[in-house]
Amino acid sequence: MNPVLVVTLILALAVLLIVGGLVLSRRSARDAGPIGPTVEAPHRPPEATGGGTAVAEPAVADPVAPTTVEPVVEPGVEPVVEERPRLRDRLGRTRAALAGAFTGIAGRSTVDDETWEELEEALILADVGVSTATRLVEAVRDRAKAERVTDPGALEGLLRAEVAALLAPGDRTLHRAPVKPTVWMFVGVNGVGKTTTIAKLAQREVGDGNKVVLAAADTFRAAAAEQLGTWAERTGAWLVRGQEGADPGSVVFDAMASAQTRESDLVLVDTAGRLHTKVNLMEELKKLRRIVDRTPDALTEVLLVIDATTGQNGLTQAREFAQAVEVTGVVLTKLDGTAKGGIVLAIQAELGIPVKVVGIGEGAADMVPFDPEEFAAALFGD
Ligand SMILES: Nc1nc2c(ncn2[C@@H]2O[C@H](COP(=O)(O)OP(=O)(O)OP(=O)(O)O)[C@@H](O)[C@H]2O)c(=O)[nH]1
Ligand SMILES: [Mg+2]
Repeated sequence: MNPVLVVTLILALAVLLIVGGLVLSRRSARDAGPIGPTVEAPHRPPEATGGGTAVAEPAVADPVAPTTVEPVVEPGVEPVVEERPRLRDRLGRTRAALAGAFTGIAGRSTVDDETWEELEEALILADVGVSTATRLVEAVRDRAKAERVTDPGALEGLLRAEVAALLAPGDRTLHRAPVKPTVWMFVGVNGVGKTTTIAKLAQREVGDGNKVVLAAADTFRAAAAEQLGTWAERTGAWLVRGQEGADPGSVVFDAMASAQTRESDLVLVDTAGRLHTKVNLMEELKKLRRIVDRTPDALTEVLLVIDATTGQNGLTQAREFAQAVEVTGVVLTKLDGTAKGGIVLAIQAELGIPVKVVGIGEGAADMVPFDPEEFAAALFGD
């Protein structure tokens, strides 16, 4: 073969190899994705987990930097401003249940014993509970007698006033600590809406300019930390989490340390759902509380989350949780999907624990502070 041809062929092959190599190396670099942020595990002294068990080491994804989510808006199109949901609109089912009863009562010619029985029945059906229903009907009866009311149509107004009076007392404020950070802890049975409520409050607090840390102390359920992480991203809060099965106490400890270092305003502690009858799980809650209490005065709220659709069952749960961890208030969720809204009255009358926040939907904005007047008005017709 011609030696010049051989040299040319070798050179061409070499050029092909070099170019091919360059293309391949660039592609593999691109497929590897951008280099992620360095994840720093906060220092945790051993006493935080009571001696440090094998599962206690938290693979802490803290800090996950808060993500600012910019709304994507077409040029010239006004951004959609989410309106504050109206309690009245969402309480439709409970109101309809009561209104049905009042239609029957208003259709009567006079106020007699049957009227009172019908009224009591309607209240019990709305999950007001027997003793609270009796108490309310007696109050309305006394008032009707004193004011010489004989028109059944006037009873709804009287009941509304009594409901407002029953709900009036109670401290509805979500309290803040004198120095940063404030800690609010969320407890309750499975699936009641703890994590969603935390997301709702995080959105509100971040919107108000506060630095918020979400502590994923539910290390029991596989997807719990991911769920909270998604909310952290959406709301712009920070997330402190541990590995699945890790000691929830270590997560709380790390969250406190992280909040102190960064001078965060608020730590929201998400705990695993648990049955109030499981003694060891209730003990675990007490332990979490003790870890937060190492920072004096930081814990200002222990909020028991109750699903309104469970009705009277919620009362039994509340009693047990209140005994274990000194509950400071109730978050009543899912009032949008139930005719059992009367449970608010039972919680207030039978337990004396103030309902502080109400959940009325699955979205981050679907929450309202509990206002007794507004609630009483929303329960009845115009
Ligand atoms: N309609 C309605 N759904 C709600 C409300 N709050 C929560 N939910 C839904 O209830 C379901 C359970 O909510 P979570 O926040 O995961 O409940 P959780 O108490 O954290 O549950 P566990 O962690 O498993 O104990 C989800 O599908 C939520 O979207 C509410 O106010 N209204
Ligand atoms: Mg949860």
